[in-house]
Amino acid sequence: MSVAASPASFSVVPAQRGLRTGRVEDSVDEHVATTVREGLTSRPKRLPAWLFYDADGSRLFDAITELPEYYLTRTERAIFAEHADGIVAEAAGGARLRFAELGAGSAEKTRLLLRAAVDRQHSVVYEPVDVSASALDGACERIELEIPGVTVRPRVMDYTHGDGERFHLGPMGVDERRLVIFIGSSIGNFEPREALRLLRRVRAGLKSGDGFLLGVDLVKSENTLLDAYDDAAGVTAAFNRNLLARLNRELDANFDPEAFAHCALWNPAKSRIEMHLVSRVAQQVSLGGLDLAIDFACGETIHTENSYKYRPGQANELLEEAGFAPAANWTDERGWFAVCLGQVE
Ligand code: AVJ
Repeated sequence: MSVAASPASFSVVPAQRGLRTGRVEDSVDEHVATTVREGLTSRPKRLPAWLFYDADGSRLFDAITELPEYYLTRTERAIFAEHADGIVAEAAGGARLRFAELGAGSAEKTRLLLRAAVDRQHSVVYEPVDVSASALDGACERIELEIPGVTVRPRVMDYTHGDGERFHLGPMGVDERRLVIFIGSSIGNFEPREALRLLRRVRAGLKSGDGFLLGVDLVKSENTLLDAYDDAAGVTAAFNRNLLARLNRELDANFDPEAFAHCALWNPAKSRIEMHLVSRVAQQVSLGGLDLAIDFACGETIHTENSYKYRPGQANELLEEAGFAPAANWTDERGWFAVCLGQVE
């Protein structure tokens, strides 16, 4: 098959920031440092959710996905288990498909789609995209062995920032369609405006016939939502507090993680679960690596995550606003999670 030069490109900043100082803090990641300084000196205090995912945080998140209360992963997996063939057929529309996935963490669910694609077209190219090269290695190494016919082409880039240099995914065959996969409710961490910007940026790198597969968590009873983010075993609390342990490790901070309570709340006006770390006492914490001391009032919070929950139909509206034609939706029988396909016309 001929491989034509493709216009497909994503506009992103390079993921390898490579900005490390050569001095005492030579293990300090400058992006982490800047982000933490900015977040902890803001009012209210906040830290972005991407900071959760160091090695320990990634392990804790994997444990979360297996909790009885955390319905998201198994619900979306069930949708793929039932509809993978239909999803792939709809996205392919008679052409050959090539997959790009934003975030490499969900490879376990993506396998179901990859198998369906191999069944249909004998082989498939899979391009997982992640800021972390190690996440890509871990998640994708075994896929080629486990699913013969899959060729993995990992791409290290930060798809969450748009104002950088252009970044190209691999060239495409003339009769190929690219399906960009963004599943697992990852979009839930983005404010609506940011979510739209992200989709538009992806859209700009696609051509007619290409698609975007979006997995969103849907609004449901408040108790079900709260339990999913405040489980009985305390794994989500440990995940939230690991953020502080990470700052201790990487920024020479002296947080006592147990001096902060895990708090998950439902914000109905914004349709999101929020996670916070609430200072149990008035305290001062120092971050040696930042040469910074931070005061906490008793009850003061650090806002660590937003997890947006969508109304039925809302993901289609978002896709449409970003320049995709909503093509199909799949959901579970309880209507708890939705997988939505948008296509470039
Ligand atoms: C990985 C963003 C989908 O919001 O449900 C799990 C992260 N936070 N428990 C989510 C998370 C607390 C998760 N996402």
